[in-house]
Amino acid sequence: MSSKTAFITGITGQDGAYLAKLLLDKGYKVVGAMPRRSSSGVNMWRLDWLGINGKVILEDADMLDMSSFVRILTKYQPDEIYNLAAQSFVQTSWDQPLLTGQVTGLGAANILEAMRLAAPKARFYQASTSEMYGLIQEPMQSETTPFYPRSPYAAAKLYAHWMTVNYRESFGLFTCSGILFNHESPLRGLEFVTRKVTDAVARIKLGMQNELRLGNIDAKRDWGHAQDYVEAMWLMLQQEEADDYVIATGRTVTVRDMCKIAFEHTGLNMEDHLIIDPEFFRPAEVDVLLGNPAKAEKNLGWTAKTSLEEMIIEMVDADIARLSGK
Ligand code: NDP
Ligand code: GDR
Repeated sequence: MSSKTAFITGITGQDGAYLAKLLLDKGYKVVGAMPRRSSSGVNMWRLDWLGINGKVILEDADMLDMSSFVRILTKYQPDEIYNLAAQSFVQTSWDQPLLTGQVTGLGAANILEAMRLAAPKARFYQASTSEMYGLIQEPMQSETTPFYPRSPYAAAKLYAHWMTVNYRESFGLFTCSGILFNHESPLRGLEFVTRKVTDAVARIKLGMQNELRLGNIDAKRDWGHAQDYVEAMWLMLQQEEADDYVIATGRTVTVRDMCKIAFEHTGLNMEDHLIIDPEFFRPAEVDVLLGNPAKAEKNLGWTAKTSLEEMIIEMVDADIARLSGK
């Protein structure tokens, strides 16, 4: 068992919760940043779902407040820092571009700078994203593919990515950027398309609603399982050299076909329920993403274990169980 300490921002989110569980199982002491935006509104359902609420140490810290990171890093001197906090919903980033820039972009600089001052021996992971490729020209995206962000979210993440690279090259800090393609799970937020679909399919199956309204169902994504992907984050920080990695499955599927998997699993006909609604189209779309995980396979020994079909079925079943109170 490990005697290491890890600090995770975004511990109440999908990836933060799965990563905390993985590290606790490895014997880490896990400290998480908890943004206390109101006295009542602390979002603990994912930690509860995984049975780890009470097993992690939670410290108040907002991405906009560097002083909270200096305090926490000085206090715990973590071996590993995982920066997962973000305003992570692409659609919202057009409505709140500046907040997204501050939390998702400058927030990463806040924690990098706090690390440089207070815990320079720590190893750092930045949650970068395939959205940085945006309007790419290459059929498969790898670590050497040029970036072309297509949303305020992607632009903010690109700044955070280059700050991570620059802190490594300028100061010799152990900082890694994981360029992760979409990953989902029963712990995914309801605003993202997979969970929106699986929750709606569960509700339709249970007679609680009749329609599912979506935007661009021709968009293609490379979808993996969050539980597999947090393992790759940890592996990056166990290497001799800090580096950047694409984490993906190497398969791309349309939103339409992903949706079909969910409906077919429950014996429902998608055409009877799906409505295309202009409200859910974006000002600019990323039409297709397909990652090349060859470097991660070679250097980290990592591959995606869960297929899209297995994951969507797990999500639909979890939503049916949740909605029927099981
Ligand atoms: P979530 O949206 O589920 O989690 C985001 C986390 O950030 C939550 O814990 C949230 O807290 C926290 N947060 C938001 N604003 C602040 C703030 N101002 N200060 C402190 N914490 C804040 O994201 P995921 O778990 O899905 O993703 C994790 C990271 O990986 C994100 O940075 C995301 O952008 C990135 N990413 C995700 C991918 C995916 O497919 N899931 C793919 C590639 C990158 P609260 O719960 O209280 O709101
Ligand atoms: P994405 O995920 O934007 O790729 O970002 P999302 O699930 O929101 O959208 C995927 C694709 O589905 C299309 N779509 C819809 N999306 C949503 N949310 N709701 C709809 O009704 C709908 N209809 C069609 C979208 O247009 C898009 O093409 C996620 C986030 O987790 C980011 O934080 C992360 O960086 C990237 O994945 C990789």
